This record gives sequence, structure tokens and C-alpha cells, in this order.
Amino acid sequence: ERIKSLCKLLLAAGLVMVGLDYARAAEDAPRPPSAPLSAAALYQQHCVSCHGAERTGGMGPALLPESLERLRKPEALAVIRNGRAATQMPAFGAQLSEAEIQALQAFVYAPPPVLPRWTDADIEASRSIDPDSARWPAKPQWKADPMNLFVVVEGGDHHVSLVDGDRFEVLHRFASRYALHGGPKFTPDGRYVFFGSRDGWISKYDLWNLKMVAEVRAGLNMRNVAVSADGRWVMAANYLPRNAVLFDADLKLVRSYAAQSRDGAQSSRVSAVYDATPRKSFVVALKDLPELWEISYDPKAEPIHEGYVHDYKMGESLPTPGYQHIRRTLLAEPLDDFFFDDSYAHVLGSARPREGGGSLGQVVNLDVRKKIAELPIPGLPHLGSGISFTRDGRRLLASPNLKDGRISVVDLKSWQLVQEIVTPGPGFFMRSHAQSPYAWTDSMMSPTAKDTLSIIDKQRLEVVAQVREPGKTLAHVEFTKDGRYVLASLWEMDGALIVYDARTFKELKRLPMSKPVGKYNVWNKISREEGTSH
Ligand code: DHE
Repeated sequence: ERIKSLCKLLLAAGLVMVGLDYARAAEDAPRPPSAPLSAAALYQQHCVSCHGAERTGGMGPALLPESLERLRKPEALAVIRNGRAATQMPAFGAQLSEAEIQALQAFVYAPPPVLPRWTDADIEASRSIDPDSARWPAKPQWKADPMNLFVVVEGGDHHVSLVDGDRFEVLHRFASRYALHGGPKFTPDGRYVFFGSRDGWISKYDLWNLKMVAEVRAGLNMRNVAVSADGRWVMAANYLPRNAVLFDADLKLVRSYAAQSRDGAQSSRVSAVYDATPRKSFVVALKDLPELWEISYDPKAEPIHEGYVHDYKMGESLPTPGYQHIRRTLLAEPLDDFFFDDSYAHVLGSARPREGGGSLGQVVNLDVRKKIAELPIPGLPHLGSGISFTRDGRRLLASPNLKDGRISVVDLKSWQLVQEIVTPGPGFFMRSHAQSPYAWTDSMMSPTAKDTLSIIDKQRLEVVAQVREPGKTLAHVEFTKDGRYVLASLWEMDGALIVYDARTFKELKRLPMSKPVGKYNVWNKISREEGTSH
């Protein structure tokens, strides 16, 4: 019996050994090829935790066709393969095959089966506010002129630098939301600044205390934000969803306005919203509908009566605060980008060129609410970056052009083209200052002249000097409060903010920065200096 038991034990131990050996051998053997994962499953496995189940973003940016419009597909493949420097985006080149990387790229560029929604409830749920912010001291907690402060948006690693405009030193640097776009907007005292990101985040920052006050996600794909002249209201313009959204100064949702025709039959993306300070209203441009909206925040605004073009639903009681109305100006074609004249009674707008041509520029009078003149500037004028100035007693507008290397100069009374100033290539931005005889413009859309800033004499209306950074991109300038110095962006990952003397055009200093995109001088912004964008 004892021998029998010993044999059983040995047999069992043998089986275990064989089993272990077998398991080890199985581990060493090549895995049987499994069925390839679908792109949706790959997304689920590798991307969902940062970019969200609906691809609307999370810690990483939104991955929807609207959000990716500006990223070329080969670049997207490279990002999946190699990751993105200075971000949390890892490299997947070692884990995924080339076919899987391509499948993922195609997946994120394709529209999702169900259009993601972003409701008022989503907006409210996304909001955060520092509960102590109301008690923070109401004066700058640093030593420099708060009016000559520059807010510099660094697109390379998504940061913002605050630069002392007298000493040209960085006072503070903080992380921003991913991909800020459009100029940040300031409250009238210069204390708070509001940033808008392409993914729909609005951030309210206290410049005096160097702290974030509040954040909210207004939409999934946003164009820009505007702040009312009294600092009480903030409005966001969205492509996705198709609406404009109104907040109070602490980014608490007030209401959203669906961008629809009056009968609700057509909808539109919202191109941009601007504050029309003297009118106490927001002016809203629609990309797909031939309408221009004006939404008053003047508590004394006269109510919009029956018979006027109005927007409240029948049966709804007349809303009391003026900001709730939409005054629609009906147009022949949509306006994409525009510029206010000095009175803010006129909007000078441009539309994107369409197949078959069509007029490109128009002047709209916001009081009579109709187009009153054609604007003789073809090409793709970037009116939002336009500047105004006086020459021979006439007020002029100068606007860069995204398609051609020329600056269009238009008389703001006769609406006639005064001059076309030839530059080495098409550019995005233009800046001047009332105290400077010169306007500066870039040619960043030109592969051969992107490294050149052209300096234009505002009286002679011609280029009189250039500064260059050979082979690099040089763009977007802003003057100091007194107009003595010009700060320009060396628009590279290892770029810089370059300070030039505004009279001699000589370089004074450069501060290293990560792809500085735009820079904004507090005083020039809050005083609506004629040479800066509003
Ligand atoms: Fe902008 C402002 C539209 C691409 C950098 N851009 C604006 C504004 C509009 C606009 C309507 C004014 C909003 C404001 O300041 O409140 N931009 C567009 C476009 O339609 C376009 C051509 C295509 C798009 O995809 O949106 C476009 N813009 C770009 C870029 O590629 C730029 C160069 C780089 C980037 O970061 O996106 C760019 N846009 C800027 C900047 C401003 C801006 C820096 C603020 C300029 C200022 O000085 O006020």
C-alpha cells in the first residue's frame, strides 16, 4: 500500500513538472496571430482615457474633424507614432503597427456616428471657481506697471508668460489650456484676463494675484470670446455646437443662443463675437447664414417691439434685461471676419471667396441694419487684424491679406480703396500705435518671406524698412503702452520674444519663449488703442 501511495505521489509530482514545463514552453512559443483590432477598439484601448469616449477631449484635446482641421494628416500620423514633446501625449510607434496607426488617424478624422452634444447642463457641470477668489487683494501683488504688462501666449508648450513692459522681464509663467486662439480679453480695470481655447475652454485669470479664478467649457470647438465693456459679461462663439454662449463675469452660464435662422430651418457655425463698446453690445458673425447679430447688454436698451426683427418666441414675455435680445441684420452673404469703424456704427466685413466669385467685402450699418456699401478689397482680407489711423485728415483702415502680399488701405468715410501696399508675402497680423508713425506687418503665410516683418510709413503708405530672422517665422507684433518699443514673436518651438526700438528698428533684447503666438499689452487693449486689435 505504502509503495502504491509513493508511486501515486511521484506520478502527481511528475505531472505537475510536465505541466509547468508545458506552460513555460507555451509562454516561449510565438503567440498565435489574433484578429486585428478595429480602429474603434484601438481608440478605446489607447486613447479614450485622455481624449474621452466621445472624442470631445479630457486631459488631451478633442479629436473631432472640426478640432483637427488645422492639423495635416501626416502630422497627425507622426504625433501618434512619436508622441508630442512637452505634453502628456505618449509615442505609440513601439506598440502599434503602421497599419494600426493609420487606422487610428483615419478614425479620428472621420465624423463620429453621433454628433457629440454639449448642452447647458454640460457647460454648468464643467465650471470650476476658486471659492477664495472674491477675497484676493484688489491690487497687484508684484512690482511693475500693471498697465504696461504684456500677456504672451506661448503655443509651443501651451503656457502664458506675463512680461513687464518696462524692464522686458518675465514676471510669471503658467500653464494654459491646450491651443488658445484669438486675443485674450481684459476687464476694463486690467485686472482679469479671459482666454479662449479651440477646445471650448474659457479661463478667467487674476493678473494682480497671479491665480486662476474660474474655468468653464463653453463648447466643443470654439472660435473666440468677447468681454463686455463694463466687464460684467463674457460671450463665446462656437462652431460646435452651433451657438453663442453668454456668461456672467465669473463664468456662470446665463444662456446660450442657438445659431439659427428666425424660422429655425437653418443653422450656422458662429465665426466670431466682438464687443462693440460704445454700443454696449456684442456683435456676432455667422459663418453659414447671411445674418449679422447684435446682442445688447445695455440695461437701458429699448425693447425690441413686434414688427422689428426680433428673436423672442411668440407668447414669451418680453425679457427685461437688454442682453437677451438678438437684433438681426439680414445680408446677401455671410460675413466671416470684420472690423468696426471708429463710431462702431459700421461693420466692415469680408466673406470667404466662394465658387463663382461674388462680392467679397461689404459695409454694414448697424443702426439701419443693412449693407450700405461694397468694400473694394479682394483676396482674403484679415480684417480682424486691421488697424486705423489718420492721414491728411482722413481716417483710414489698413488690413493684411491672407492670400496676397498686399495691405489694403481703405478710406473709412468714402469706403474707397486708397492704396495697396505690396509686401513680400501674405500675412496674418498688423499693428501700430497712435504714437508711432509706423505700422508693422508679417508675411508668415509665405514660405519664402515668413521670416520678414515689413515696416510701413503710415503717411507715405509704403514699406520703409524690414527686420528679418532668416529661415525662421517672425510674426505678430505689439507696441508698449507708450509706443516706444515693439515686441515681436520668433514663432518657433525654441523661439523668442524680440524687443525692437520702434524708431530705429534695432533689436534691444530677446527673451526665450516656446513658440510665442500672440502678445497683448494691457493698456493698449483696455484703452482700445487705434493700432491694436480689439
Ligand atoms: Fe486666428 C485671432 C480666425 C487661423 C492665430 N483669428 C483671430 C480672430 C479670428 C480668427 C476671427 C479674432 C478673434 C479674437 O481675437 O477675438 N484664425 C481665424 C481663422 O478663421 C483661421 C484663418 C483658420 C482657423 O483655423 O481658425 C485662423 N489664427 C489662425 C492660425 O493658424 C494662427 C496663426 C495660429 C493659431 O494659434 O491658431 C492664428 N488668431 C491668431 C491670433 C489671434 C487670432 C494670435 C489674435 C490676434 C490679435 O492680435 O488679436
